[in-house]
Parts: sequence; C-alpha cells; structure tokens
Amino acid sequence: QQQWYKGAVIYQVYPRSFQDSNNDGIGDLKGIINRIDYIKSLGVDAIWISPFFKSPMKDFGYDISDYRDIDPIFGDLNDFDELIDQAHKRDIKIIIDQVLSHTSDQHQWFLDSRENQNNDKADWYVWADAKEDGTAPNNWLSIFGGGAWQWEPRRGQYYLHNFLTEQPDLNFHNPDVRKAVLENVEFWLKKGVDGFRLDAINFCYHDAQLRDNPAKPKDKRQGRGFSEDNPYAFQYHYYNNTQPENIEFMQDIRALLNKYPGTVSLGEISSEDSLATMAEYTQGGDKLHMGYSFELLTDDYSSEYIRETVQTLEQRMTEGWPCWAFSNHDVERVASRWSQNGEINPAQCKMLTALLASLRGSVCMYQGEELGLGEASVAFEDLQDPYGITFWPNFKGRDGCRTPMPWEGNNTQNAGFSAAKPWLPVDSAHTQQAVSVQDKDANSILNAYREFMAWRKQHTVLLAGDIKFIDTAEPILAFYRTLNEQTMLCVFNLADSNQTFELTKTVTEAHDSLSHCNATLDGNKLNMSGFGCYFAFVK
Ligand code: GLO
Repeated sequence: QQQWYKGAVIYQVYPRSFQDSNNDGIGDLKGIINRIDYIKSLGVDAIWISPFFKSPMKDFGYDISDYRDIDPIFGDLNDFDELIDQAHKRDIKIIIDQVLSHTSDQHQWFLDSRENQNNDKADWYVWADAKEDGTAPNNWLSIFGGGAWQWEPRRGQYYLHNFLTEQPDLNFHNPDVRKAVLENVEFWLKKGVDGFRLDAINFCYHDAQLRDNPAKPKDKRQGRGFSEDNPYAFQYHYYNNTQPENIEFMQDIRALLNKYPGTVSLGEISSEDSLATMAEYTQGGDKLHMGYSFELLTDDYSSEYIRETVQTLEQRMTEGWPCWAFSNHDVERVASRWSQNGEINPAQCKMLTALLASLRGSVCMYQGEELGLGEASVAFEDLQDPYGITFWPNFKGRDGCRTPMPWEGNNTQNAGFSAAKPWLPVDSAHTQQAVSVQDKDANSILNAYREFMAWRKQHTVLLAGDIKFIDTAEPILAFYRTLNEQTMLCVFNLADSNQTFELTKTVTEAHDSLSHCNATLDGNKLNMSGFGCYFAFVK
C-alpha cells in the first residue's frame, strides 16, 4: 500500500481570496467549509491552506505573531476544528502552512528580543553589530528588496530579515529556538492536521560567521518569479540560506512527524541549486517527505525545458518524492504565463492540467487553476503586495494571482466571493469563467480538470509508476509511465498548431474515454490538434 501523499493532488487554498463568509471582504475558514463540497467535486486528495494564523498581515499571513492561534479575520480555533472535521468526513486531508524561518516583528519573542542585549530571548533572532562605519554587518539582501539588515535602536544592533523588515529571521543556531518552533508545530499535529507545507524551509539557518555573499555575473541572473532587476538576483545566496545545519533540522521535523503516523511534510525549497537541495532534503527516509519545486513556476515553456527539468530531478532524487506545480500564490497564473498569444486558451489549460496530472510525483494545483483563470490586472492604486509596490512597474508583485475566486457568473456582486468590497478587486474577465458558469458546461476547463483528476486516480501507473521521456522535438512532450508490466504512453502537444507523433510501440488499450484530448491515432501516426494530448497503454 503506497503512502497517501505519493501521487496525491493537493489543492492550494489562499484563504483571503477563497470565500468570504462574514462579508468583510476577506475570505475565511468558514468560507472554506462552505465550499468543501466544491473542493471534493474536484477529486483532489488534500488541501494546503496558506497561513491563517494571527498576523499583522504585512505579508498577508506569512508574518506570524502567534503560531497557535487563528487570526480573527479568518475565524477561530473552533472553525479550524470544524474544517478538519468536515474535510476528513469527505476523505480530504488537510495540510497547513508553517512559516518557521521567520516570525512577525510583532511576535512576543521578537518584542522581547529587541528590548536589550540580555533578556531571555536576546539570542532568538539574528542580531549583529554595525561595521565600524555604521553600515550593515554584511552584504546580504532581502528578497523583497533592499538590504537584509534592519537597525534596532533599542539594542543598538542590526537584525536579519531575508524577507520583509517586518519578518525578522529566527536564530536556528540556538537550540531553544528549535525546540520552541517544534512545539508550535506539534500543537497542530495534536489538532489532527495531516501535514505541513514548510515555507522557505531552507532559510532556517544562516552562516554563523556572516560571510558576504559573492556577486553573480549578469548572465547567470535569472528571475525565479521575482523581478530580474531585483538586486537580490545580483548575488549567489551561499551564506544566507541552505546551510549544512539546516539538514539536521529537517531530521528533527521528520522525527516529530513520525510520532503522528500518516502526517507528511512538503518543503518549499529555492536555493542556488534547488534540484540538488530538494534531493538532499528528501533522501534517506529521515528528512522531508516531499520537496516542492519552483522549476515549473518560471516563464520557461518548452518541451525541452520541462523534459530536462523533470529528468534532472528524477536522476538526483533517488528516494525522495517530488511535488510539481504550475501555479501558486507567488507567481503569475500559468494560463497567462505560458499563453502563446497573450490570451487564455482553454485547450491549453486542459492540456496543462493533463500534463501536470501525468507527471511522476505529487501535484499542487492552485485555486482558480481548475477554471483556467489568467493573471488579473490590478491597478497600482489597488496593489496590496509590498513586493509589487517596491518593484512597480517592472514587476507588479503577487496580487494578480491572489484576486478573489469567481463563484458566480452573470452580475452577481463580486462574483459571489463577498457582499462587501473585496480586499483585492475581482477581475471582470474572471466572472465569465466563474464556477457556476463552467459547472454547467460539459466542455469547460473545470469539467476537464475533474475528468483528469478522476483519470489519474483510476490509474495506479500514473500515481506510482516511474517516468521515462521519449526524445521528441518541439513542441511535443512525450513519456512512458511504467509500473510492473504496465506501460502508459502520455503525449502532449505544447503548441497551438496541429502536430503528428510517431508511435514506436503497439497500443494495447487507447484511452478514448477521455473527452478533452483532441488526438486521433491513424496506424502508428498520432494526429494531434493544437494543445492536444493522448494516453494509451502500450506494449
Ligand atoms: C514563498 C512564500 C511567500 C512568502 C515568503 C515569506 O516563498 O510562499 O509567499 O512571502 O516565503 O514567508
């Protein structure tokens, strides 16, 4: 019996924007409960909910001021218990976000720590003296822009923040910190969660000697979902994250999870060599269960890129288990990002769902991906994300993928998300793609999504088989999934033009039952329409 997370489809809910139940313009836990049957109808195995803990919301919940409580904007602990209950009744697992590398600057630990240099919590964050000339201790930068050090007048020292100024980094070199952090994690295990998505998990440790990061040559800088003119891209981040000690902490997390059988960890990893770090953090059976890859969240869209990426990770990640995603709350929505002509193409959205659901590993799909939503355009005046405000207009931040879910079409107020003005505007183009509209249309992206999810579940070879790519030219991507005696051929046309593909094996059972594929076999020649796909058992 394969463990549940292997091959699972995890539906990511960004709670602020999913469903508002009390009409304050912000989604909440009750809203998720009200929509649980919709989530069930998608055929997913688990929900990952982005942070809903007490927070000043400078980074919309990724800045936590109390790890054991729910922010009132989202509800309370009873709502959470109810959510777990309702999800479990429907056989849906609950994965929650844990932001361990940093807290909010309003967390009591930080309020104490910053007071002076000799209090209980004095060494719980990363404090350092100014250089002789008053400048920051070293050259480290913040992902969200500017230096990674902030001066604290009370202590007469700088503190480290890899993210916003309001997100001070905890000092994991201090064993008391590790212990306290794990106690918070255990609080949620006792509540019955099925696992954790671990935010920026390779950022727990920093280099204790605070060595400068080396400069990165211009041709090596790539944007990983962040602005390429973000100076963050100008350095190799050798010393501010992914330190050797970090691995021991992964082992501590696993040891804790092992006390709660069936619970899993999904680590978000972005390092200078993310694939290598993912392999390292998930091998040996004593560290993380799954690594979450950023590789397919980039602008790169070609069969060569996808093949090379998946293949490289397959080779490196011998025992570890990957988790792939095309979209999340940090990057431009895939329907726009990989659009071939600037417009949303439903056939492409369906094909991408089929592709993602055919890869070896687990899969995360972001709310609205099942509707083929494109990136919303958000005016500067409406921006909420500090990251976007800093880098505007070159980089518009993450609000475009965080606008509210469109539930109702027609002229329903705010697409049924809320009766009050939503915290981010509903995109008018999204209204036409609303759940109620697509639900009724057998040919919709939503119904194709449901079909593929059911399809994946029915075929163990897709959940557990290995993956072997076929050497194809653009724009065809093709691979075999094999388990024991069974081999399934999976072919995808990544372009909007008709293509052909030559089969070299014999079809024993073609999958004509799938209604969203747009490919027909003629002898051993496969004729594929634009963005078509094809599945068959072969010998
Ligand atoms: C991506 C997170 C992002 C947070 C950041 C700080 O890394 O999902 O949304 O802003 O990690 O916690």
